Formats: sequence, structure tokens, C-alpha cells
Amino acid sequence: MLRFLTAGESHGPALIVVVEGLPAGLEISTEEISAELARRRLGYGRGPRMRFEQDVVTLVGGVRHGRTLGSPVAIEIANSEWERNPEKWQTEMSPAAEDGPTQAPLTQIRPGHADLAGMQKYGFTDARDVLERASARETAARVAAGTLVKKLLATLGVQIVSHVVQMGSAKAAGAHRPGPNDLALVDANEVRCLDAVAAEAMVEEIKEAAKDGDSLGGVVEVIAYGVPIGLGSHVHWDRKLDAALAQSVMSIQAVKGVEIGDGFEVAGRRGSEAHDPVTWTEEGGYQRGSALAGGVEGGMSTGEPLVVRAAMKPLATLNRPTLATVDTRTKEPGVSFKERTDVTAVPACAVVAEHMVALVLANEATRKFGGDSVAEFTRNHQAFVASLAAGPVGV
Ligand code: EPS
Repeated sequence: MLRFLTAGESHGPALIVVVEGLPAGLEISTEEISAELARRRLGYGRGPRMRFEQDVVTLVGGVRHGRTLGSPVAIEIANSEWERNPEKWQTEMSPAAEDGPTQAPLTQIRPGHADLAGMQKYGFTDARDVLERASARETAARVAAGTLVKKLLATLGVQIVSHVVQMGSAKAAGAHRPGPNDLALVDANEVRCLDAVAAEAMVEEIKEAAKDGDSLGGVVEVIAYGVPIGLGSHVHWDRKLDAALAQSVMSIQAVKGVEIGDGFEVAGRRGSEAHDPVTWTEEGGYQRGSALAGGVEGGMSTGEPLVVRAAMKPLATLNRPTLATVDTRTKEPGVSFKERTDVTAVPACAVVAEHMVALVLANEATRKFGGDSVAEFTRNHQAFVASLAAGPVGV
């Protein structure tokens, strides 16, 4: 079993992630983690912070001479903001009681954000006590963890790609789905969309929203190629692969919907047109004639490409706040406080979703194949593949 835990606030000194359950012998470097973090900072429509944020990575534990030890891997990602603006953040976010608060509390809460529910739940009078952790800055730590497990999955031949399929009302045509080796091509596009016409419309829509001080949501898609047959299980609700994927992708900040395969579209069809027909040939083994199920049947991976889509709502922080709200101190109506923000973070969300899918698949793969070293893990996988071929129904 593989698990991870993140800590850290958006304007605190750093983010921390601890990844537990990785086998020993996985090759990893800070450069590889930094490269994935740089992918997450890409994307037209992000705010000024992404231009100076460096995501400086330190491997604090679990890795020696470029290889995992089987012990927890701890990674620190420094927040550039802490160093860049020390007078503000090193006191405002200081853990020491004598240092703060240095600013007036944020009480004109943002509708749609975690502010109000968080203040009510934890008994806070300053929305900063909530927003610092609710911030999507935390997803940098998830991507760092995901980098490790993407490398582990690669030892099984799994490749995961992500792209943006909708930005505001601009939609990519279905034919532009990236293949296993298309990630660099997707990353080269400023909205991470392979449909050039749609990408242009997406950029235009972001420009228009930016002009109005508004924000934009969209839909991202993750496709995992080469997923072994049989990850997840039909036997329990909490062992179903699709359920685990839905939870992990839904947990990304601002995601409000998750779909496996063509889930919502299929709901409107008749059963005779809603499932992927199965064929078998000597050379090709079992094959499904379509990809409606998104590579999961009965909570188990089928070996077909795994497809997960997520709907991200427009960010609740607006550059020109217009939504009606209430000041929690005075109860006076008004508009929310102003906090620096992105116009959209949909391209970054796609990268984060890619890593969250990797974390779920790696957890299920370690559950199925086990092993204390990468060599044992891959040997167990190969033995399963061989046993499938020799088994009662073959491959
Ligand atoms: C975020 C607001 C912005 C984003 C931030 C997420 O931060 P700031 O207010 O400091 O400019 O830049 O995203 C990141 C820092 C990141 O690394 O993704 C928010 O409110 O969630």
C-alpha cells in the first residue's frame, strides 16, 4: 500500500510531502521532480506568482545516491514568496505567537471558496486561517509525490498523459486525444490542448475573462496507457478502482465533477449501445471495440486505456470581485476581499489530475504486485502477466 501526506500553507516557508510504501531501488532525482513541477506552472491565464515561483525541491529522506531506500520519501518544496516578500509573509505566516497578526483579518469572505465554511467549522475570525491551506498551491506537493509513482508505474509500462478538453465554453474536438508519447506536444501548447483551433478559442476566452476581472473553469482529461489488467476489485465499495479515482481527482481544489470513460453520455443510451463489445483473436487476445467504459469494468482495470475526466469550476477568487457577500465581522453586505489570483488554472489542473491518477494506480499496483524492491515488484507483475496467459481464460 502506498500513501502520502502533504503539509504546508501557500505563503508559509515550504510545502512538505511524505510518500510511504515505495519499494526500494526506484531511481529518482530532484531534477525529475522539478521538471514535473515546472509543467504544473505552465498555462495561459495563471497569475503573477507563477512567473516568479521557483518550486525549489529538496529530497529530505528516503533517497540515497539517486535510489529509494524503501523508507518514507520526504520532499520539501520551498515557497519563493516567503523569501521574496519576507517583511510580509515571515511575520504574517510565522508560527510564533509574538509575530502576529500583522494585517487586518480577512472577513469579507469569497462566495464559493472555503472561507466561510472553514471559519465556521474551525472557529476562526480571519479567512487567512482557512485560505492558506485551501489554496491550490498545495497541489505542488501532490505533483512531487506523483512524480515518484509515475516512475514506478513506468517500470510496468504505464504511461499517463493529460490535456484540456474544455475551457469556459471552448471545447476541443474529440479526435484530438493525445497518445502515450504526446505529453511534450501537449505541454508545448499554452492551454495544453492538442486541437489548435479550440486552443486558440480557449486563449481568446481567457483574455476576455481577464479583461473583465473574471475567472474561467473547464474540463481536463487524463488517459493512462498500459495499465495492467486487474487493478482494483469488484468485491468491496472501497476497493473499486473507479471509486478511488473519483475520490482522488475530486479532491483537487475547485473540481466539482469526475467522469470515468463516457459516464454521463452513456447514461442516456440504451444498454445495447452503452457497453464495449468484446472480441478475441489469437494474435491480439481480448479486445474491446470501443472505449465507453474508460478502461474500468466492475471496479477493475481492463487493460484498455483508462480515461478520467474532471470538471473544474471557475476559481472563486475574482480579480474584480462582484459576487454579493457578507462581512463576517460587521454582517454588512458587500463584495469579497481582493486576493491575488489566476484567471484560470485549468491547464495546471490537468497536470495535477495526471499525478493524482498515477498515485491511485500506483497504490493499487503495489497492493496487487507487492514487493519490497522494484525488482521484486516488476517480477511479481511479470509473473501475473504470464499466469494470465496460462490461466483459464487467457489474455
Ligand atoms: C491560489 C492563488 C495564487 C496562485 C496559487 C493558488 O497564489 P497567490 O495568491 O500567492 O498569487 O498562484 O497557486 C500557486 C501558488 C501554485 O503554486 O499553484 C489560490 O488561491 O489557490
